[in-house]
Amino acid sequence: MIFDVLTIFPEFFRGPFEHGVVARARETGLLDIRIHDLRSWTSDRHRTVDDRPFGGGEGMVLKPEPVFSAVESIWPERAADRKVVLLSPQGRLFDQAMARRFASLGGILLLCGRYEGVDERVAERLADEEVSIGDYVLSGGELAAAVVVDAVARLLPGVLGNENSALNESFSAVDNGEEASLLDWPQYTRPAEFRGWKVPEVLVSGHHEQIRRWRRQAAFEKMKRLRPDLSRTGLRPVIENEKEPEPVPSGQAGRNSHE
Ligand code: 9D3
Repeated sequence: MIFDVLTIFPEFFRGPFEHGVVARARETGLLDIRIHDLRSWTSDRHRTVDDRPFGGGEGMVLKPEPVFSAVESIWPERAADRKVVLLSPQGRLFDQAMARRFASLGGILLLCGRYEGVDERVAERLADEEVSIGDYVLSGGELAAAVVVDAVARLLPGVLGNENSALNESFSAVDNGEEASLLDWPQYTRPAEFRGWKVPEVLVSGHHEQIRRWRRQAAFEKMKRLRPDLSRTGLRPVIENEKEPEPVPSGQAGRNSHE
């Protein structure tokens, strides 16, 4: 998969794409990230990318010409499996379902806004989608672009150690594919007692069925407490009919295996 990123701060991305999963995905050739400096598509002496808003008001707006020129030269033609995505505070909220959909594409061109916004003709006539990463105000689209690349990269087949790892965690696809659910349970590691705080007895008991029940219940309680907005997602602490995980070949985690 190819990510093209259009930005006025190309140097911003030296850090986030050179570590961890994203760096490894690039090294193995599963992911290609190309950073483009928007100012390369200006022709005036000052390499102007912004201007004052029509109708008045504070701040500056990204001009359409350099953005259109850049996109049309980076992608001379459009393909069905490639999307131009404008990152903006007004966009549709990025979530795990969107990350999965993006991971199924061949390429994404991310447009990072700055200043007080981007000329609306970019959103209306150039971008296929307008995406926000959350309801808070950032100073630009660069951090949002890094978030999108990270969330998508780890879903690409072969990027994580095994093909199931990305599905096998808290924001995982439910069977009907409609929603993501929060299933992560509280984790503990050694020591079994730290500053007098003990790890729940059941986890050191070795009773695997009881451990499964405890984890499911604890995950549900924590979700209700911290994410009441997610309690509608179909997650239930159903423990009576819970099936044993399928036996899997060694070295491959099964859907419910977190050992
Ligand atoms: C909502 C504030 N806008 C009112 C005039 C101005 C404005 C502030 C900050 C316009 C753009 C920005 C820069 N933010 C992004 O480009 C951005 C963003 C965000 O701020 N929050 C969540 N997701 C995103 S994606 C891109």
